[in-house]
Amino acid sequence: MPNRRDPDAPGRGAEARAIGSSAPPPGLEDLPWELPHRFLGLDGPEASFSEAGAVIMPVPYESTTSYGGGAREGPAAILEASRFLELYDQEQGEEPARHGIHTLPALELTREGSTAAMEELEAHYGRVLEALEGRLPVMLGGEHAISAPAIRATARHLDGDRLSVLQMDAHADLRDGYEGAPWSHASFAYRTLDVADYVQVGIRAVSTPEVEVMEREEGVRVIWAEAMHRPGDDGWMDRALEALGPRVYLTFDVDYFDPSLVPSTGTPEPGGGDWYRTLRFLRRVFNEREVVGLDVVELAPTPGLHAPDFLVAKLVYKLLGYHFEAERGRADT
Ligand SMILES: [Mn+2]
Repeated sequence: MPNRRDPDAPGRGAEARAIGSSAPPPGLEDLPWELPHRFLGLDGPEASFSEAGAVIMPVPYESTTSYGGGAREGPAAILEASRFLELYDQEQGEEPARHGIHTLPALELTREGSTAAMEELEAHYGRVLEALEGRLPVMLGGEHAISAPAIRATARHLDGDRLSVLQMDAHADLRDGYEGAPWSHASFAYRTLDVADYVQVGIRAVSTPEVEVMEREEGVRVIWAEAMHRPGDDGWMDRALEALGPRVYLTFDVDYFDPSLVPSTGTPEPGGGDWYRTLRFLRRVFNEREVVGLDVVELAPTPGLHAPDFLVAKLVYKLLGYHFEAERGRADT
């Protein structure tokens, strides 16, 4: 287990105070305190909002889960696991964390029903977007329902450019409501078809009405999981990229992954994505399109099984590395 805390570094307490954390009182700064419970456990200037290129926004919301529950524990588990990641990324040849990652406190939504909570989140997310001033918003869920308000607020914020959503998922979530809830995890995509086009990747469990929506809607492109797994054929990556517009919101349901990698999710479907092929695709997405926001949802941690939590934390860090890499590329041209 890497221990990144440098016991000889002076003034950690002062730095922590500067970024508004629970800093130790004066005179106790040099005791061996644990890393802060924020993304990567960062405690230097790179964790401050002013220095940040990306901002983590935990939304531990869960209300309409249909099968296995626990997604409300997802954000805390991701942050906890992230504290044990290595900061160096050999694919980037650097520590992407140095570009600054700020972690917001968890956002608590009203418990007066899913419709009220999702309306509230759309308003809050819009205000966060204004305050970020171009920093990448990274929302951690929570159930997939939270993506709809984020996508609606992002589409409004873009003002003109039609938003493309890249949805990595086992499910299409194109139901017109589910179990009486219009703003369900199973209907978030349907709720946003009026403001965004969709490219859905890794899909392998859908209902007949959802297939009818896919066939009817011009703005929905589906890459079935079967197409991703044809040996030696990465053509699906090109087809997905071609269907994406210039501005992309990435929503990543962790049930996209095969349950052998991530069993800790409400509805694990066999035949999902693997690690390196998925990263290869996402690196292209970040470099060939502009990702304007992203979320990672539906991790429901299993007590005693921390590998899935660690994988999802590492996924978030890889995505941030790709974002910073793409920003450098855009700055150079
Ligand atoms: Mn799903």
